[in-house]
Amino acid sequence: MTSTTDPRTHAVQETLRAQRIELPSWAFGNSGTRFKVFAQAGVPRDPFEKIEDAATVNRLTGIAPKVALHIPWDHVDDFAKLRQHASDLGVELGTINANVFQDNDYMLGSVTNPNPAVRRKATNHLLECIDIMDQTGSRDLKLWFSDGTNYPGQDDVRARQDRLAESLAEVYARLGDNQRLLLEYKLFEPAFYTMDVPDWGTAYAHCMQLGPKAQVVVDTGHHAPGTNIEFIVALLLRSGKLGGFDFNSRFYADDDLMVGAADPFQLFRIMWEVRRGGGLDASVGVAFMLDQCHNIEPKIPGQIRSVMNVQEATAKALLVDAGELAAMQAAGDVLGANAVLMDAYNTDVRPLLAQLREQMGVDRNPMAAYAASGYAEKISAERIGGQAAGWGA
Ligand code: RM4
Ligand code: MN
Repeated sequence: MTSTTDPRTHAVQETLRAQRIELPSWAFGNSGTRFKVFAQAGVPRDPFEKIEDAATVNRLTGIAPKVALHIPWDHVDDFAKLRQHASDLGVELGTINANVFQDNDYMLGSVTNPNPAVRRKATNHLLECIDIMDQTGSRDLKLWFSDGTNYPGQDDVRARQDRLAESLAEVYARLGDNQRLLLEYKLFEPAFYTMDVPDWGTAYAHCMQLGPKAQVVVDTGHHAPGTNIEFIVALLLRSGKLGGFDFNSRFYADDDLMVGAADPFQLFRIMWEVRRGGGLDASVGVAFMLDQCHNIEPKIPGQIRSVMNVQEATAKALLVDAGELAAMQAAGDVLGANAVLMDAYNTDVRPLLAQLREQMGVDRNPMAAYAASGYAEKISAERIGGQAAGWGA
């Protein structure tokens, strides 16, 4: 067991204590694949209940005090009331996610649609999301577009970029001083030939053109297999354009599995580049968000596990002996440098984290604490009737 008196452990714990992870409201609702959505007991029926679940994750982990909302899924008549509800439960409303992918009008695209009336409707929705941000106190507007084409020749790929740029410029102009536009890319799906924002380079080019309040979001499930995501992270951080993460993990496509489940080593490598680039400093503004769906596992412990996985990867990244690594690199010691990184990765950080939690006044084992809390039984008994939130469950 690492001792509190060890100054290095102490420094690592201090950084971890300040870490903040943002939870997606949609992770608490039912989700599934195009084949089947399996409904679970106790799932929230409205945004208020989603926030109660998110607050439970925060209470047990101590580091997840923000909930990202998705509009219109989380639309409420009175956002001030939702904000108050969150604050009563010790959490804040976070990133506002726009949704221009579920309306019939958007079959051929939203802001890139060849029909100007559809583009107008889509851009209006994005502007409405900023109105909501003004009420929720949110800093970030996160934009993911399902726009693209399925067949060569279907539409003018270049004109679609112009339409995208035009809409983004209008939205950007509407941002308040402390608000940001985060642009998320995705290689494929739902469009199979071209996506209009397929990769970090496209997102980066648009953000550069827009200005300093526009930054790129890296969803870890949105790349081609084998993509070196930590390289993208290093590059974006270096140019001040890493707005945040949508963390999840994948084996094949955009699986949206629990972060760190498929490839914890990749998560460590990403967190190392975040640390190396100064991204753990809150003033840099990197938003550490989860974007996951718990199709078969219970949702609240699924979120707790995910928060812990990010925390573990961060702890390991913080344990890298940066001075030693730099010395090995300068000396051209390939194996030595690699060993410094692997030593940190192979460290069991669970005792260090258990100790940190104790110091923060949360249970040493959040998963066990949740199981013992009776919360799952309580919501299963109470949340009867109404329409469970989710993707068509
Ligand atoms: C998209 C994208 C967005 C998320 C939706 C639910 O694939 O990752 O970030 O808001 O899914
Ligand atoms: Mn995402």
